[in-house]
Amino acid sequence: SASESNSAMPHSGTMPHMSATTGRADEVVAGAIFRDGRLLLAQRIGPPELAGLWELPGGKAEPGESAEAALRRELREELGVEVAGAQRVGVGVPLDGGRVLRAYRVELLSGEPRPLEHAALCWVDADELEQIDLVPNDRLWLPELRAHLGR
Ligand code: DCP
Repeated sequence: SASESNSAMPHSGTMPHMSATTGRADEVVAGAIFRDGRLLLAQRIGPPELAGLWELPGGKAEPGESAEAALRRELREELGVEVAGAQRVGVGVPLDGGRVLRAYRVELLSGEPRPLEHAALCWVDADELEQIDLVPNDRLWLPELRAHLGR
């Protein structure tokens, strides 16, 4: 499309959330890891308005970094695990500052997740997912996450 062609690229210099190579909004990636009918959630430490709420772990992609590479890096840093793949889950969420938050299902290759940058981790089944206090953005993914858990 025109917005992804080179003609759009001069704008990236003045728009720090736009990729200079693709002309698309930079991403915040979030990983959905499923195991034994449960989904891994991580409890945020901050900022104050999100502290204590549960999320799919992830973070900001670096310029030019693919979603899959960003997920591998972020989940290694945050959970101490190796993951692969990146299968989109649910809607993209526009964030303040122009980034887009996207969730991806990833496969756990090795390591037992540890809360290296979170207050705690938990594995929720479909019923527990309904009850837990998710960060507001991640609530938008509830229908698809529920479906992955067989509901
Ligand atoms: N976010 C969200 N839901 C998620 C993951 C992130 O709503 N499952 C939001 C919270 C922040 C933004 O995305 O507004 C960036 O997330 P993080 O702060 O977790 O990302 P980083 O750790 O990469 O940020 P920083 O580089 O600022 O530490």
